This record gives sequence, structure tokens and C-alpha cells, in this order.
Amino acid sequence: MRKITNINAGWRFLKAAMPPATAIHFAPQGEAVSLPHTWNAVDGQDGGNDYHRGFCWYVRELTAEETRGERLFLEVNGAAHTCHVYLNGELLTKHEGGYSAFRVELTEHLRGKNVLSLCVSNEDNDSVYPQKADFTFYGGLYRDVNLISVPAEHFELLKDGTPGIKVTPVVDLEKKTATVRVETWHNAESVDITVNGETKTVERTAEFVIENVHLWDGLDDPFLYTATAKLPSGDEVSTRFGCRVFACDPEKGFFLNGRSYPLRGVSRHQDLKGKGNALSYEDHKADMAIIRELGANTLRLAHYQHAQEFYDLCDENGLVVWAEIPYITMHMPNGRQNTLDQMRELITQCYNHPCIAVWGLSNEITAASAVNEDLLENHRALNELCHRMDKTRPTTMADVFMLEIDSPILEIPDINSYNLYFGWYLGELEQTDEFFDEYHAKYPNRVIGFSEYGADANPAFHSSRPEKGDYTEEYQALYHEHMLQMIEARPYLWATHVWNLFDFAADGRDEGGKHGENQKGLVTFDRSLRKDAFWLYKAAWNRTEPFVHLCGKRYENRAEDETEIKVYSNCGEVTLCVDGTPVGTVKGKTVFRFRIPLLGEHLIRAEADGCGDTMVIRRVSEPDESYIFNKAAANVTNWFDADELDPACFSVSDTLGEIRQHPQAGPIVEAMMAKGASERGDVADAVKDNPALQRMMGRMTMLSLLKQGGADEESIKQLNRVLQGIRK
Ligand code: GCB
Repeated sequence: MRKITNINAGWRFLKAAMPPATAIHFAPQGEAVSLPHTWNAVDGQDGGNDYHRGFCWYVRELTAEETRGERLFLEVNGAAHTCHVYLNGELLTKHEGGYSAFRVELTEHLRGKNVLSLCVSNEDNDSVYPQKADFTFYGGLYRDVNLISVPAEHFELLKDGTPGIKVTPVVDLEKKTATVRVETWHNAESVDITVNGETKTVERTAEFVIENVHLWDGLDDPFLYTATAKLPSGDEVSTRFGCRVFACDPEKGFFLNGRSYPLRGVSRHQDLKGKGNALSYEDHKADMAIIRELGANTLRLAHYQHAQEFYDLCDENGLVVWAEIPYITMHMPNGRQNTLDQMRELITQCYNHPCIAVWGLSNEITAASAVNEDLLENHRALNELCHRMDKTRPTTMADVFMLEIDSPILEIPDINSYNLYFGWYLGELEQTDEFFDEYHAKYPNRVIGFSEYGADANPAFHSSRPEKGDYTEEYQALYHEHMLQMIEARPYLWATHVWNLFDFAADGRDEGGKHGENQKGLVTFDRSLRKDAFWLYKAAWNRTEPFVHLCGKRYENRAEDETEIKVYSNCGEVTLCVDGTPVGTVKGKTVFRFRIPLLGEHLIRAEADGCGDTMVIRRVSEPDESYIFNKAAANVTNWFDADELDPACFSVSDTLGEIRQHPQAGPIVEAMMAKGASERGDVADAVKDNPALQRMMGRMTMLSLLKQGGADEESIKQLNRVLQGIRK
């Protein structure tokens, strides 16, 4: 019989590099910790990019009861990022890669008294991914650690953390049948495999046919079967599986079980405020509840292998998943083997999950690396590995916006996706639309998706004239309103994923009024607050629970005579009441806009289909400064909008592209750009040498470019005065 003993409790933690014998010696003085544990729960979330990246030790004595059994294996579900396992001071194995599980056999090395010590490191190096990205690379033993005791005859445990059983269902939608191939790995002569009440005794592999198959049908009906395999010794493994057909069409997008099923959802990191990546099962479940409430039908589980419990939750809840390894931002010539190892482990450990639709090879890998032969080779090797290990799922890649659409790297994965941040980091919102239109026109036979998009918002900041870079809740909402429409108008996009469902730790960031956080989440890092943009997507995606949401609840003090009241709802008609009196009803879809005069303090209520939402706002005489993050930028906008511009002449509201073509105005902005470039060194070189970036900048207004470059109010005014003197 197989016995699994969880050993999360009772560890001693030492935050220092030292030889194994020293670690054992000092262990009693170490901090008593229980797993899951990370040593970066605080310093990895508070900004400064100064969290501890180094070697730490976890030491634990194993009891006689825990070590009982014929053969004993240690299972580590997540040791970030490199782990050396010692038993009684003897090195048993080394594992590289912080997000996948591994096992090691202890049997031959057990003594009377047994001390397990794990040296875990998140130190930087040039061969284990990830090394460059914004999210915090927490170090720790942050997922379960178990002992598995099995009889001499048992299922394979070591190879890439295999579950020992692999299930491949192939569905015939017309006949309503599934042919289910079950492969097993073990050291016995035969195995009994059971699927759907039928048992077959075979050497290793059996095939079953399920008639009238009950499909795994996404959110509507994520039905799961179970396959069980048992050896004569009594060792048993089982896995759930789902029968479904995924398909992608370059024109029509994604299909589930033969019907159109546009994948619309969000990305998620495994981390939480105050806990780092050391999440409990309850935390995972709480995240899933928010995802279900939102109504997303797909998740990109970025940027690494997530916990098995979470893929299980996706199976059970019918989410279609993009799974990936942390081959991210920067290609490392010494890292090829690590990418292959991590991908092998991902596919071996996750193959049976029906939720997974695609394997992601890399993320924005050309952001800090050139497309050279080594990088291409690495991608080809990964792609071949995926195809060899899994004949049923396509590969994909998340491309960075400045990667040329005719780059040879795009030909490697089966389907593609772009991360685009027009309207946030660079450019205007509409450039996203143009990008996809151009791509689709040029490559009508390629499947393309939108793997990341988002804008940061700190829910403390507000504006009635939201704009890029102001970190207001209102700009984030407007950004996503645009993207929602852009996506709805392009059904060919096989999947779209908001970056990100939750704010997350990025210790190197210090922006938008917070240290150490990426604030592109629709929900705050501690999950306590849903930003307005959350309700936008809920209105568009959640079809089961009617609701109305008043936007701008946190924007209480408004210095204006008239104000916009915006409502997000999945109902078809919304009525607005001010101080108890109905003032209007709007019919529509998702976004409902009203304008009302502001006289003093008002009680605002929106109603639809028996649901309601209420807020209080008030008129104030001066803008509430606490709502403004970037006061300098806000001044520029106010000044600029108030100014009278002569439309017959150039101004900073024209695009760089238009101004550049004019014989008199062109050289002026070129000179200004050259001066800026000489002050910015290598960044400017990257821009100069990148034609895609140059084209994108050409479409931006001069004002937007200058603000993005941090220009002060005076120099913007100065340039505007000069341009206003030049007739178009
Ligand atoms: C990206 C990365 C993601 C970042 C995101 C951002 O393109 O893939 O890891 O967090 O941009 O917010 O800048």
C-alpha cells in the first residue's frame, strides 16, 4: 500500500549559506517554521529590489513512524529556485527550477535517526530561469513536502516527478465516444487499469472506449472521469481526466467541443500580500472564487508552473488554461538545458489536466535579447520536446510588442500571441487595434491571440479627465473599456488575457504611489478591493448573476459643476436615482453613462433587474489633491487643455510622424529627440535601432511622447509655442 505523509510541520529555518554539517549543528537554534514558507514574504514586497537572494536551509528530523515502509521517497512540490537535498549530511540530489515538483528516494540512506536538510537558493545565476522579470523571485519551500512510502513493486516516482500514469482521451464528437489510452510506468509484471467501471489487466498500457461520453465542457459542465491503476503489490495511483476537443481557427478563434468558445480571461501569479508565494489551499480556492465571480473562461497561469492544486481547481471549474515555464525576458546561452528540464517536468506533471489547452514556450523573450540562432535553436528544441511529449496540444509563445511580426521566431510555435501595452507604456490605445488588423491582414492563416494587456491603477487616485500614466482607477477602467470593444470586434483572437487579475509583488517597482507592486490588477494585492475595471469584465463575462456597479465610489470629492456617473452592469437597462429621484434610464450593454449636475452632497443609486448599488459623492471647490499621483503631469494637462490652439499650425497634439515630414517643423523635433537620446544612452540606441518601435512612436502625439519621456511643463510649452508658429 502507498502511504503519503505530509511533513509541512516542524522545520527549522536558517537564513545563511553554510556547509551541511554546520546547518545540522545549528538547526536547533534556527527559526521554527511550517511550510509553505518563503523568506521573502516581507522584503520581496516592499520595494527597493533588495530582497534576500541567497542560500537558506530547512532542517527537519524524521520520526521512526514517518520513515516506515519498504521504499521511501521524498516529494518536494516547490523549492525556489535551486535545491540540494541532504539526508544525514549526505547529498542525495540537486534540483534546478523553482516551480515544479521533484522526488528523491531515501530508502538506502536511512539510519536509526534521520535528519533531512534542504539547502534552497534563489541566488541569481546565468542558467536557471527566471532571472529577469518584474515579479519577485521568492525563495523558499513554498509548496507541500511529503514522504511517500511504497512497496518494492510500485509506480515510477522519480522521472521528472511523474504521477506514474498518463491518460490521453481522444474524442469523436459525432459518435459521442472517447478512446482513452492509459499508459503507466512501474516495475511490476502487470497492472490493473480501471476507467469508467471497466478494468483491464495489462503490462503497461490499456485502451478504453467510453460510449455516450460525458464531455468536459468548460464553465458549463466540467465533467471529470477518473482512471485508476493498481499493481499486485497494492500500490495504486489514480488521476482525473476530461474528454474534450480544443481547436483554434485563424479566422474564428477558439473552439471547445466543436462550438465557438472565445477564450476571454485573465492572468494570475501565485502570490499574495503578506504571504509571498507560500499560499495555502484556502488561498488558492479564494482566488478561484474571484475568477468564477468575474466570469472568465480562461486563465494564463503566468509565468511558471503553478501548484497542482490550482490546475486541479481549473479542471473542476472548467477554466481553459495556458500553462508555461519561466523562460522569460532574457535568453541565457547557458540556460537551454534548464528550459528543457522545466518543460519536461511541466508536461510530465500536468499532462492529465483537461484544463490545459496550450504549452507556452516563452514570454517576451526578445525584450532583452536579440533574435539570434541560439535563441531560435532553444525555441525549436522546446517546441519539438512539447510535440514529442504531447501530440494533443499546440505550443504558443507570448511575444513582446516590439518583436517584428515577420520575425522567424513567430514561425516556431503552433500558434502565437502578443503582449501589447499601447495606451499604457507606449503609444495610444488605438494602436492595439491597428496592430492586430495589420497582423491579421498580413497573416490571415496564422492563429493570433492577445496574451497580456493592462494599465496600473492605485484605487486611491482619481480623475474626471483620466489619462495614460496617471495611475487613476478611472484611466484603468477606460483603458479596459477600449480593449473590451477592440476584442469583441476581433473574433479571430483565439485567447485574450488581462494582465493581471491581482496586483502582485514586483520588488523592483516603485510607481503609482506604491513600493514593490505591479498595480495592473483588477483586484488589489490583498484581494480586499475590486477596482472598477473588475466590474467591467464581470459585466461583460458573468452571465449568471445580474448586478449593477456604480463606478467612482472612491472618487467622492469632485470639483466640477457636472459629473459623469458610470455604471457597469450585465443587465440591459439601468436607472439612475439622485437623492431618491429617478433622473434617467439608459438601455445598452455593459457600460451605462449618465451626466448629472453637482450641487452639494448627493446620494446616487443605480438600479436594474431588482439589483442596486449606492454611493455618495459631493461637490468641492478645489480639486482633492490626495487623488492626484503625478501632480506635475496633471498641471501640464490642465494648462494644455485650457489653451487655445491654432489648428492651422502645428502643436504638441500632432503626432511625431506628421511633424517629422514637415521641412521646417521636422528638424526641430528631430533635434529635440536627438538631445533627449544623447541624455538617455543605451535605451535611446535600442529605440533608434528598432524600426517597429520607431513606427509606433511615429503614431504618438508629441505631447504624449514628451510626457512619457518625463519632460517638464516649461519645455513642453516652449516647443508648443515654436510649433504654433509653423503653418501646416
Ligand atoms: C510584461 C511581462 C509581465 C509584466 C508586465 C508589466 O510584458 O510579461 O511579466 O509584469 O509586462 O506589467 O509590465
